[in-house]
Amino acid sequence: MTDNALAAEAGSPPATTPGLDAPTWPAGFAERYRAAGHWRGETFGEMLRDRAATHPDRVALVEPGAVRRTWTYRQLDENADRLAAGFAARGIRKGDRVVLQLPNVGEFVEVVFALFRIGALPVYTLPAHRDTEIAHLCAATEAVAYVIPDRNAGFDHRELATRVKDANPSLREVFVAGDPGPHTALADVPREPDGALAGPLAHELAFLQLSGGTTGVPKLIPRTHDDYLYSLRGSNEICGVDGGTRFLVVLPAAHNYPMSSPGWLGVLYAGGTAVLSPAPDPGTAFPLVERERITMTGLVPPLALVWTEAAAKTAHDLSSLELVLVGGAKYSAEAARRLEPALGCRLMQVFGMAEGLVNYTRLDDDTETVVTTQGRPISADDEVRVVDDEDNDLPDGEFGHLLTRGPYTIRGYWRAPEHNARSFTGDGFYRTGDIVRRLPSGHLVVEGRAKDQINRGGEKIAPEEVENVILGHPSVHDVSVVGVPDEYLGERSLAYVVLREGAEPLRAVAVKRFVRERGIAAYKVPDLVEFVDAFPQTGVGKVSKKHQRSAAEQH
Ligand code: AMP
Ligand code: DBH
Repeated sequence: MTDNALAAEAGSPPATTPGLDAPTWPAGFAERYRAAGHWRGETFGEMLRDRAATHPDRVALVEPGAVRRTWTYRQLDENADRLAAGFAARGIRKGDRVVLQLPNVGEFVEVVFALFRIGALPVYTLPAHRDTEIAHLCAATEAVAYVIPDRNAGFDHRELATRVKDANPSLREVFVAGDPGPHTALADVPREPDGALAGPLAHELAFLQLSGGTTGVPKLIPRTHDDYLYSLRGSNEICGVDGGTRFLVVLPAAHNYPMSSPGWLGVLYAGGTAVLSPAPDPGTAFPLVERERITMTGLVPPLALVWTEAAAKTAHDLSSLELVLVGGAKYSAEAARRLEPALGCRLMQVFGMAEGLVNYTRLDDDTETVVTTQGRPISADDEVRVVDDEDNDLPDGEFGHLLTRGPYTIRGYWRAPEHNARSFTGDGFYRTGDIVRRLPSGHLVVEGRAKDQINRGGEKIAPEEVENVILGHPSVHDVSVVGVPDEYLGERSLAYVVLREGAEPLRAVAVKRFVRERGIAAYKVPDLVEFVDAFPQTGVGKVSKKHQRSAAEQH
């Protein structure tokens, strides 16, 4: 073991590996995870190559739609090679960051595997992200390229890309799936591979995932080939994913949950078929379930409610469904109880995070456990602590802060040393910010949250990020954004606004319009705006969000 590893295991922060730009697992842990067979030294590029050799003609990917497109494992593998060669010829190198913003289309998967082959890092953004998020991500990652659709959901991504490119000298090229406008057509990139790619190693980074976050700007989560592949293998085993699985990706493919729990990557790992749904509503998804004989999917709680209600009335045949996962936000036991009878399939709750730890209820759990808990960790090597405010361990059954460390949970965010000092303990446990209690079976029940974050039906909002935008309004003196309980979404967002003295009165719609026009994902625009004279204060003169939240419960 190196000196660094010894120091880390003794409690000081782990070393940063050059090129990784983030704290990583100390050598002793890495050795243990390899010895246990969790980390197998395989990369995503090799994984796809292997599956293409084993079952070349099986369908890996389906993009339904006006013209149904499919990719066999061999086609996906060959397309990834050709696209990787084209990206490399355009100067994209191992370690480079590429911001990826595509909806659920086949090109998403092709681009990801092409970048994996090079060892360039996809930076996953959601289709809903706008100038604020994209500009930040391109600048923070010094991205060399940005991949977009031409238009999606009525929005022209090419214009946003032009604005971001003009402001970011590192951004050399914008690749467009569809009509490129002033940019480069993704369709023009592929070329014959010449075998020159060195590719990444399994312990190196595969991609940067976004954290829902609690701060003004989203944090980047560095995941390695080794650790993420282990989480897929574990998820597949728990969910029963195999070559016969037909998984419907209804949530945005870039989100960690539909990507890996078990998600489209888990399904590709197992040699099954991933079907990309363009939208999550039953009107779109139910016909696909019937036509594509879907066996498995993953939903967030508000969608699960809509699906449960729609299933009672639908004429579509949903009988192929075997398992529906629900997670991303707290799913009420009452709603959970109704899902299995309505959809005629099994329910599994999943409580996960892009930082790592994923918990699932199990297929052999009794119904009470499945509807009232959020599951237990994937791995016996996931270390879970439930602690009080002073980091003292609490007995089973008591509410406390969830801390975790393990073979697929990061040891630090990417290029964020100060934030890491707060979000991780000295011995490498991630402070999830979730309040849970643990049952003797190891199952966790999520009781709430200590972190300053709003969970709007699975979409995470960092209040500070929205507050920073609203503070840009000339009439606004101060603002505080909090979550309000909501029957359907779990939470909605409410902005308390204090106007400047003498400022023209503002209307709520004007504040919302201002936020929208500043260019931020629509789900972050406050649902409610309320004008107040002052904020409640804590003893030390800080804004008391706790008081605001309890006042907001009257809404
Ligand atoms: P992120 O860190 O952005 O990937 O978001 C992960 C967070 O989502 C967790 O830390 C929880 O706060 C929340 N979350 C995910 N799944 C569940 C669930 N099943 N129940 C309650 N909260 C959840
Ligand atoms: O909310 C999440 O981030 C999430 C939920 C379920 C997640 O990342 C996951 C499963 O992997």
